[in-house]
Amino acid sequence: MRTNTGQTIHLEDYRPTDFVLERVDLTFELDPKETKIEARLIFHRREGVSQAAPLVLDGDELRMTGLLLDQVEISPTLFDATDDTLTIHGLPETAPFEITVTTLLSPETNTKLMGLYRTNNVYCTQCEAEGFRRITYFPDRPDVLAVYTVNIIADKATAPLLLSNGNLLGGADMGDGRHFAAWFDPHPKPSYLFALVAGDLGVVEDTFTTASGRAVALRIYVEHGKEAGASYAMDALKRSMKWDEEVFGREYDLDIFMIVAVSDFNMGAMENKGLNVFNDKYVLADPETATDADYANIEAIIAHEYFHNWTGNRITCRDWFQLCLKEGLTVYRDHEFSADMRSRAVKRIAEVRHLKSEQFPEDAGPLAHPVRPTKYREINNFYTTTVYEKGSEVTRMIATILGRELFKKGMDLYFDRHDGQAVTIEDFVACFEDASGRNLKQFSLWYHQAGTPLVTASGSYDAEKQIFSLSLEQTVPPAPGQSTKEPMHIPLRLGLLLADGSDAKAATVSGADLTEDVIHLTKRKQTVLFTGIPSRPVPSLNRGFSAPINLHIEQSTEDRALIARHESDLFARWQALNAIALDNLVAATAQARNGQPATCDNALVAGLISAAADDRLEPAFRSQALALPSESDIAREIGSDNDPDAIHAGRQQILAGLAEAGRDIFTRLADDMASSGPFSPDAASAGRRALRNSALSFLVYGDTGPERAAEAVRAANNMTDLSLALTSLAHRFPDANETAEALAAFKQRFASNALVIDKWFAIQATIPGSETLDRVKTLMSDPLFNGNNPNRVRSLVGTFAFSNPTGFNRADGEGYRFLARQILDIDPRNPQLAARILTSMRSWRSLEGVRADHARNALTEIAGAANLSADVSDIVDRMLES
Ligand code: B3K
Ligand code: ZN
Repeated sequence: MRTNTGQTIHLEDYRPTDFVLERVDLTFELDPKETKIEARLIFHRREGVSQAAPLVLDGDELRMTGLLLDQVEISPTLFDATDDTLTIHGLPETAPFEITVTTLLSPETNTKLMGLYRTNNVYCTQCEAEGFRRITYFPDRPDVLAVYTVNIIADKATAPLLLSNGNLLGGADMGDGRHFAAWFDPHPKPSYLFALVAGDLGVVEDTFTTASGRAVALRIYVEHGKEAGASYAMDALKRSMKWDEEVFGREYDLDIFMIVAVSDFNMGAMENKGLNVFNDKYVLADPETATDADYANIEAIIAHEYFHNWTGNRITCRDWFQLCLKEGLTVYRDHEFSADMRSRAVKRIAEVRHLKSEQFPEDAGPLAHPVRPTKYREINNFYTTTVYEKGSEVTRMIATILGRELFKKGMDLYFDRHDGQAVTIEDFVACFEDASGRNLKQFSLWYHQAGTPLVTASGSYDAEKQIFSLSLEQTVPPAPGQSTKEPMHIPLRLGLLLADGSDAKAATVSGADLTEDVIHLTKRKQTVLFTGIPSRPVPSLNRGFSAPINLHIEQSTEDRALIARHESDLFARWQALNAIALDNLVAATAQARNGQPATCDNALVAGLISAAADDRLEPAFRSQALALPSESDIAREIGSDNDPDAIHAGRQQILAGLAEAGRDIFTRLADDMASSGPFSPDAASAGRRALRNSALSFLVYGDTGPERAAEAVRAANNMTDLSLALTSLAHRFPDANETAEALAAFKQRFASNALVIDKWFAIQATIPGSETLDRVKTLMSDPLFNGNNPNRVRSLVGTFAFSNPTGFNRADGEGYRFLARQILDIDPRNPQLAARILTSMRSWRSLEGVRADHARNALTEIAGAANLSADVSDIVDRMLES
């Protein structure tokens, strides 16, 4: 029997609230077991709303002990409190009135980590999307904006620090062992941006002077003793504040900006106004414990949450269907920030890799949904890579179509026009139309049509007439609930490369609109003619990944190799190499499936080795060039009837072939790129480490014994080198004594650092092969495993399901049955975490028949379990829908 399956909410049913909330005054008396909250809410009836209309507030698992109207108790005949709503009748016709709600809750038993909870003796809140209703009855929706005053009372010894949004009004000792603080946030905000933190934490302080000369106090709170680990985050914060002023003209708007790092958190971080709360994984870093990837993530997430202050907080979403309004746009902003801080081409390659490995499978499977969905059962399940990453790509395409100046004009108009409002995607797009005079109606389909468009292209050259003709055809695949699709407006950046690598300049272009080097594909089929082309050109399409599409182009390996060697756009070079590699890996899979040895194409060998050896190119790019498409990339390319073991076997053979062919260059690189001098997390140094480690892993692929990898583990003097060496050793030689010893030593050395122990679990969870399931099961009874800590659960169970194709997709289906048991175990404690990990099965339909049957059975078992959360039942039902 299901108890909590959630109703479906539809975009078309949106209407504003009957009552306008003017002010919120909250008083928290904090106690781990019984916290008392008094919420005083000033409302008035919206003009035109019937006198009979009751006030309906949202709630979730609340215990209400008092309810007053203008300080007088409300008769039980006039209200009705259920599990999820409080309905109050008989309210004043026009005059403002005050409702006072008193609730009691137990932070320490709140394992869902939504609403008010305790983590390591710190009180902390998470309200997005619908957590505020777990604190008090409230109109808990993003279009209700109000000004908040927050009073916090707590034990002075255990909670010397009392924080909330806005600016501190004051505080006092209460003389009974408790103290209090009052905060006021002058910016009207929706409840999802509310935050409270109280506890005993260490602090790192700094200041930032805004462009207009205001001093802003900056504080990052971490566990005592970990302050030094927050200095990189502080530096990233200051750079983000400056960048947003310079690039988007946005200044910070309070006297203080605070970040609190906690170790139990369901996601990466949260942009509460003036008081961001972070998963400590995205704050704490030092060379001994953090990898270069950790540093890059910290920089990006600190920036992302800070940028939300304008895109999300000052201008927020009218309803949760508009989530991409803040998330897609803010991801675009953090991508641009990282591109400016680091290498733009390398950053773009990393983004596209991530988009293709996470969003493309989502868009091709049963969980596909539009960037701006029209219905949902559980909004927490829509914080997806489609809303975030594809949402960012859609914003990027607007910038590509309009060009830098007009895009900026549109953004400025958006900030001017909508500051202080809760708005929609249509409002957002209208700003760009108004600023540019361009019609973006067809373009807007990107928000509404799910599925990754496929563009097929073929070119032909008429030497006599010197005309190059490019035929393009687009199809958008069907997606759940959307069987027929309209053609989209696809901006394709392109170059026509001549044999010497230079760009041909066409005399005229017809058959498509063209702005600079972008052709606008708007019809199902289009043929574009380029005249005045002196010799047969090689088209380089979708430069910079200007559109998030699958591109199938009839192109010889030689032509791809020309792009890989000569393109002026580094991203396009990588894309060409990747395409050569992918062809090879798909062929290798077929060979492995037929029991034949895989053959490694000479063009691939030559392409990779010459990119790796080219000292004119930045090391980070060369490392990206060497990173072959992953096993899931290959599965996605094959599309159906996938056998993960064959994919793995074929890929291993190609890797071995490359390791053999490139031994000399890899040996040279492993030496040349070795670090000298003190560790620095900057992008150039990280790039050298990345190239060295790519070379090292190729050498280890070619090794027959574990000595080299074990020695690299011993020699490593930073976490980037150490974790890579340990991964190479454990993945290539899982059963060697050296591996067992290195894993034990690593565990012992870092036992007290949870973030590093997460890596220890993850490295073992990703060892390829069917035996890893038993290893994972054993690890679950390790004393360091903790099923209540989301980071730990993700590092072992999540990593195994998402990132171990051969281990998880065992042909006997044990991996799926294991996951089903884990989901059912996690769900009652933390439904959001359970639902998120379950999405690892989103591509089950593309597996070969035997595995697909096992996967369906495991999903059916979950679907049939009693008392599933709305989160898990929504995901499992959509995955099983045919
Ligand atoms: N806005 C939050 C995510 C909240 C997720 C709620 N289930 C972090 C971010 O995207 O910045
Ligand atoms: Zn965000």
